[in-house]
Amino acid sequence: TGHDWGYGVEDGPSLWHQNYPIAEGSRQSPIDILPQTASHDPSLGPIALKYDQCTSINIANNGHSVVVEFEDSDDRSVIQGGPLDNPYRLKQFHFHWGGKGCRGSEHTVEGHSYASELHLVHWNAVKYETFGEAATAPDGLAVLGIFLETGDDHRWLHTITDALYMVKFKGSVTNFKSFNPKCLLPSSLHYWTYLGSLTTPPLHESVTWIVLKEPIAVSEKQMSKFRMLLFTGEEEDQRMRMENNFRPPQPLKGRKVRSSN
Ligand code: 1SD
Ligand code: ZN
Repeated sequence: TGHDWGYGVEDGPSLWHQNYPIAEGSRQSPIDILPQTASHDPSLGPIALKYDQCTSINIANNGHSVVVEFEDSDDRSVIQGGPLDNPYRLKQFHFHWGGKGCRGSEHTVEGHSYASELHLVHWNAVKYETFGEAATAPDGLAVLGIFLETGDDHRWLHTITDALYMVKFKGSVTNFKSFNPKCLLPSSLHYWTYLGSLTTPPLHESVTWIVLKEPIAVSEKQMSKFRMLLFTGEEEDQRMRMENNFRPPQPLKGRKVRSSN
């Protein structure tokens, strides 16, 4: 209550259109991906993630997710190739997840949800001056989506889950230097791609989505650490556990999903 939007009964995804009419727009995200219907496009090259000089700065709880932010004043960490005409700079990554043993991904594959979804958010600094400007332009952002399925412990996710106690409350931020998200990629970079939107308000229709087909495995114990975060701030008396912070699939409205292989 008193918030603009959230994931609860009173402010959740089915109500977002009241404050953000674009919620019912023609290129909204996420979507349910139907692999049989996605067309293989031979002109789609591989995607390349140039994250070698990548510099993370901090980790934050923004009241909707946990976000790792990057230095983005130059092209030291970019995604290029695939459907993209320019290199796009890494700005931040964050996660969406469910409750214990529940669905938590935003995109689904033939109706199947994964436990969680990682979003690496990049912006087109060739065409736009700032991230904010890019975020409202039809070709402004490129988000790489990676599914997380529960299984074995993920060797590198600990680096993030070990820092979560520092950002338990909404609005908390702490240093998180030199984390390279390359360690979170699956072995294959085959993907689906389509034109969509931010999955959170303001829901701008500015995203070229690149969703990797191969999920990464993380343990249930690792996922449970995300659920210790709170949607609420330290001064709020009603504590709300941060979970189920995903938007369900939206209508395709005639869009085509392309496949890299
Ligand atoms: O949910 C994020 C939101 O936190 C913000 O990062 C936005 C970009 O400004 O992107 C959305 S999302 O579409 O990547 N889920
Ligand atoms: Zn996201």
